[in-house]
Amino acid sequence: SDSGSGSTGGGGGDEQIVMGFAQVGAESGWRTANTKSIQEAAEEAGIELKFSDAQQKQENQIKAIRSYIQQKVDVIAFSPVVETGWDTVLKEAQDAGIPVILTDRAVDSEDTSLYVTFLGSDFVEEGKKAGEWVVEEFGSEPTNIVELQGTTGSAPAIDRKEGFEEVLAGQSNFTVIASQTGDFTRDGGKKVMEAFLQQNPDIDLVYAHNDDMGLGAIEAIEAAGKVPGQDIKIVTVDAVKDGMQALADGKINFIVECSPLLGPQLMEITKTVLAGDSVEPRIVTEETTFTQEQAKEALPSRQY
Ligand code: GYE
Repeated sequence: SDSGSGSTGGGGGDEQIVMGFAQVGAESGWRTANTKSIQEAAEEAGIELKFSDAQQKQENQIKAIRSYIQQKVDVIAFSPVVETGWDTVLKEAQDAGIPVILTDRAVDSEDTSLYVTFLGSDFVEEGKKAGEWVVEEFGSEPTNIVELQGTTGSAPAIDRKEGFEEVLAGQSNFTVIASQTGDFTRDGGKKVMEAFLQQNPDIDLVYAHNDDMGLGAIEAIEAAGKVPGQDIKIVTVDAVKDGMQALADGKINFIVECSPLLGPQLMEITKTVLAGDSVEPRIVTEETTFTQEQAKEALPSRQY
């Protein structure tokens, strides 16, 4: 619709809903699957989607949101690249009467009236699941861990680190000997892992905040003449196809799932909100974990 109307909660007419979606970027297999899910679900729901890719830069996302406000879209949805610094632009959307839905990543704004809900995973829980596997796998053996962090300041990087540390705290045999960001990319994971390998002769485990960085680490480990999954074990988060394949091949040891298929739920929430009905302020995605055996079983029917 081009009349777009700044009023919310109209929803009753047969006018097409217009959504402005400000995506993080295209940094990982997860993100690609997430974008596809949103585009397909919008189409299916008959929602017109205006989509922008911020290339992992907050300033680009803010620009995109401002342009959606100007275009008077009916709803704005976005996945904030980092947690901080959103209050001003979210207030602008609120003043324009446009509801905002957070998908995938959270903001740390104290004023929770700035968005209607946050749909996405519990990243602290994911970090804990990774940590629990490590405790199970290594027991009381002395274990040198290197950590490949996601994008600095992003909710999944902060929370996956926190959950993992929480589980390992108080177990003195586990030492995180190095921890650095690889920005959630394969290339970033590879470069940081190369440096880690040069500095530390004795790494037992890589904890990568996503599959892509884990896949980059595999390349670095192989280039250093070591066997990933054996000489150095690897635990990651996401469970996208390439990650699951590496898990099935024995190069990754364990993956904590994080579902990117948020599109259908996002469109449903949008319709509910625009119809003037209330939604839960926090909607958590359901997820599992995968061992190497489970990856072999799951791979043939995996959607992404
Ligand atoms: O784990 C990572 C992506 O925000 C949950 O972002 C998402 C994370 C995902 O780049 O692969």
